[in-house]
Amino acid sequence: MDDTQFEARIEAGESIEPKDWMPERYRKQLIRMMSQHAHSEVVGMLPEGNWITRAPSLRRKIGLLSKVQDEGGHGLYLYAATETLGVSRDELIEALLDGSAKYSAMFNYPTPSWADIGAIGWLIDGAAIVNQTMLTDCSYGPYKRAMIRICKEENAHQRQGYEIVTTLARGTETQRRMAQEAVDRWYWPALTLFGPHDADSKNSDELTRWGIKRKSNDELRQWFMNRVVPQAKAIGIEFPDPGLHYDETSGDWRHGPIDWDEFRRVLAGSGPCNRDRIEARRSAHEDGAWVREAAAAYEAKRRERAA
Ligand code: FAQ
Repeated sequence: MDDTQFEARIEAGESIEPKDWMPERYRKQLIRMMSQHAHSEVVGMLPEGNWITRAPSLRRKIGLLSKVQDEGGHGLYLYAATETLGVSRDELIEALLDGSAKYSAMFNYPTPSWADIGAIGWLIDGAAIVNQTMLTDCSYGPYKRAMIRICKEENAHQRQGYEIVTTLARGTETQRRMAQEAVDRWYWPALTLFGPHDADSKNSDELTRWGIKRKSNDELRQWFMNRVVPQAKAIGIEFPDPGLHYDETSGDWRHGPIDWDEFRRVLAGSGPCNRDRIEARRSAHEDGAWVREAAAAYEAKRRERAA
């Protein structure tokens, strides 16, 4: 098998499986993107986990607990899928903890009120679904299958978030204000989830050629805008975007200019919670060392008995 034959398989819509031949660069790109995705799920548990003990009712607490647990599960599927590319879980976690691997920049923002939990579910999970629905058609089998399962759960998260924001928006004046302020905090980070504009996206050409990405960053961002603007209008919430307008010609809701300097600053480590997030992951990893040791000892014993 060579590059030309591999590209013919992609062209024919075949699924690439772990034992199949693949160009080294295809493998590297998948490890980069899938591990960043796995790290995002696991770090993404932190801003919301912060509210589990303070949810305003038992029903809300159960809903949030289940959502945060789902995100941990998504991290697990994605780490397992990434391992099929010949990299170990330890190496992946090490790269997160030493800062050489990225995770979604928006998880470096804080969640100061309960309404942030609604805004994250509605806007961040809402953006993630748009991105991940596209990935259910990705050329790498294990990633595609993980995405199909994850999308089902993300849909429930998005609905739960929108319901929280709707309840607050229809509540007292203080609750309505809480909802609006949380949306003000999460609207712009949600738009950056899709990555830089197409002209500045260095990986897109390669990922698209290999059928990993099926739509561009800007196409997905536009799809997201067309979904969320009518939802915001339905509950009387406004997006903090003076440039937001309806394009009569294309029938699209267009956003105003995104502050990419802010995005790069947070990505480089200067967001409000970067240090806390990595510190929380590092101490969770250290505290969990005995579990990994016990699991490895159990497995060694099992193999010894089976031999
Ligand atoms: N944050 O050339 P491109 C979730 C980096 S899951 C940080 O356009 P690409 C669920 C990018 O890695 C959220 N870094 O890159 C949840 C690249 O850096 P590198 C995660 C970002 O790969 C909800 C550089 O910029 N979803 O939220 C970001 O073609 C609630 C240049 O960019 C996924 O990861 C960003 N926002 O496109 C969990 C989906 N954007 O590595 C808990 C899979 C870009 O070259 C609570 N990933 N960068 O140094 C993807 O679809 C793509 O990788 C993109 C980036 C779209 C993220």
